[in-house]
Amino acid sequence: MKESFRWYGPNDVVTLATIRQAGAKTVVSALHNIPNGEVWGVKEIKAHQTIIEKAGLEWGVVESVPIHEDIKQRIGDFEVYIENYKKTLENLSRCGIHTVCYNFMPVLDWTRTHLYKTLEDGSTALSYEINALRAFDLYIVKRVHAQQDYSAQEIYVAKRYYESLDDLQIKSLTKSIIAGLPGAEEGYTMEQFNKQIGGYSNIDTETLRSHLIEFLKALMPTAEACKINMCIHPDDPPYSLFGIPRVVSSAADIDLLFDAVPSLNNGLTFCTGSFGVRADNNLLEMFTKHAERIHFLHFRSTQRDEEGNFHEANHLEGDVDMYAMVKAALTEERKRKNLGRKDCEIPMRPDHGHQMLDDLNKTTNPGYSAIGRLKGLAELRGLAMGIMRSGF
Ligand code: DNO
Repeated sequence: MKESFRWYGPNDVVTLATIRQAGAKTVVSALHNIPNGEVWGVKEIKAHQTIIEKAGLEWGVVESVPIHEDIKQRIGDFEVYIENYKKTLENLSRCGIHTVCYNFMPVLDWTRTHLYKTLEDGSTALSYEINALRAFDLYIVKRVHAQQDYSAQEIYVAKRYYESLDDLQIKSLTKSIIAGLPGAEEGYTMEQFNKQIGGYSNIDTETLRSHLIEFLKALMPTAEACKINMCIHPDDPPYSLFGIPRVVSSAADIDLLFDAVPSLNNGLTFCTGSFGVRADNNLLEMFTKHAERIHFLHFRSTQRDEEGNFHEANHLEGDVDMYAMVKAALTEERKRKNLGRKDCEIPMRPDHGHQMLDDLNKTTNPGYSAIGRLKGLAELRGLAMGIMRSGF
C-alpha cells in the first residue's frame, strides 16, 4: 500500500513536514479554493503540486474534485459542469495526477452530529448520535414531511432529546451538521439547507442513481483517454438523510454502479469506516468482488450500536476487521503485480483520527489532527508488515 496522508493546503495546521515525518509518501489533496463546478487550470494545479514536491512528497491523489449539485439533480447548467469536470481531468492528467476521489452524496458530504466526543482515555472522536440527527431534522430544521419518516416512538425520544438542549448546544449541533465538515466544500445556513433539501422533492433513489450513471457515462471516454482512475467515495453515513436518497451505501449499490458502467476507470474508494457503519455490509465480500477497481483506500474503523449511533474507533478496533481488510488489499496488490498492472501499489490513507496528546490544545480540522492519524498510519503499517512477513 502506498502510504498517504490528507493535506488541506497551505493553511492546514498539519504541515507537509509533519506528513513527511509520519512516513507518508503521497499527499492526498485538492484545490479547495476553486468553487464547485469551475475548471481547475494547469497553472493552479502546478502551483499546488510544486509546494508538495518542494516538501519532498508527491501529490498522488485528488480528494476531491467535487460534483456540482446541478449535476446531481440534472438541472440548470449541469452540461456545462460536466464539460468543466472533463477539462479538470485533462488538466490533472497533464500534470501527472491520475487518481481522483469524489462522492455523489446530495447536499451534504460526510455528516457527524458531534465532533469532539470524549473517550474514556481523554482523547476525542467524531461521532454520530441518531437522536441528535432526528431532533435536528424534526425540531430545528423542521423539515416538511419529516414526521412521516419516523415512528411515533422515535419522534417521542427525539423530542425529549431536543428539549434537553440549551441554545449553545443547538448552535453547535447545527454547525456540526450543516456548516460543512473539512473537505465538504459546501456549507449552508438553515435557509439554504431547506432550499437544497427541497430540490430533491422529485428525485427518488432510482432517479439519483440514473443521474450518477449518466454522469459517469459522459465522463468515461475522457477518464480513459487521460488514464484517470475515478474513485467514488461511499456515502457517510451509508443511508438516506433528511429524506434525500443516497446511492453509494450498500453492496447492491456498488454492484449496480459497476454493472452499469464497467470501465475500470470507474472505480471505488474503499472506505472501511463508511461502509462499516452498516451491519449488512460484508466488507470483505464487497472488497473482493470489486478489488480490481479499488484505486484508493480509506482505512479507519467505526463502532456502532443497536440504536444506530456510531463513533470513530481506534484504527485496529471497532467493527472493521482491519486485519482482513489489509490482507485483502495486499492480496489485490500481489495479483496486480502478477498481471503486470502498473497500479500495484494502492494509495491508502489512515482516515480520521482521534484528537489526542498535544493536539488536544490545537485547533485542527475535525478528524484530521496529526497525531491520531499518525498513530493510525503507524498501526496500519505494522499490521501490513506483520502480514507480509508471516508467510503471506
Ligand atoms: C471525510 C472524507 C470525505 C471525502 C469525500 C470524497 O473525511 O472522507 O469528505 O473526502 O466524501 O469526495
